[in-house]
Amino acid sequence: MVLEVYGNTGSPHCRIVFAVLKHLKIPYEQKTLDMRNKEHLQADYLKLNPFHTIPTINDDGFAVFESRAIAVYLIEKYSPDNQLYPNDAKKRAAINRWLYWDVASFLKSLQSYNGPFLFGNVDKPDEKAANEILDKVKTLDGLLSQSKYINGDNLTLADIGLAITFASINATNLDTKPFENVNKWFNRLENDLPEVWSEIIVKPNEMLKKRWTDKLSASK
Ligand SMILES: N[C@@H](CCC(=O)N[C@@H](CS)C(=O)NCC(=O)O)C(=O)O
Repeated sequence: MVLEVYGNTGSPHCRIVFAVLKHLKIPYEQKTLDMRNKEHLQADYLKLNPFHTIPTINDDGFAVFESRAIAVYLIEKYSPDNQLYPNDAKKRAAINRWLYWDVASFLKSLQSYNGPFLFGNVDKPDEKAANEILDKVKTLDGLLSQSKYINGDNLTLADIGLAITFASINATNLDTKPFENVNKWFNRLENDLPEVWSEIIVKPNEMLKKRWTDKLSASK
């Protein structure tokens, strides 16, 4: 049975999964759930993922949910010697810390920034949340002044996850241009990931960018 992948690139959590699938050319069948019609709450899907989130994979009866766990599984199973996730405990720990930090902190801060302004009743973006994100980007900028990639000289899964979140930050009103090292790193990744860059990392943010532009002009 071909690998089934529930999700779409409109969801920021799903993007790392599609990036790995496409970058490593792993065959899969994409399953799209109509969440407005609550397809993700149906019994068959809850058997795969009791928390009804996307992404989820079904690999011949073996289900995995949580985006970063899926991304790691795909590399370990389908491309075990790949340097995106080298087979070495310390190197993996160094990558995992970024994968966990990304979901639990970096992307979380972005969601806390987007949510109230874009979907709530507030009429201006939260300055404290903005500074929190920019502080995190600043820290990344300092680290990336010392190395080509976040963990040294080689591209790893950690860079892909962080770049996906950074691309979404650039769709908001936040100005990340002053962070030269982060921008150099981000541009380098465009060359490293030609098969996923536009479709998975950049284009899916167009909707977010439009929401920000529309909301900012409506709140003037
Ligand atoms: N920590 C999870 C978060 C996944 C998540 O929140 N997905 C959202 C879409 S971006 C979702 O499926 N929401 C529907 C729901 O919670 O029922 C992951 O990284 O996979």
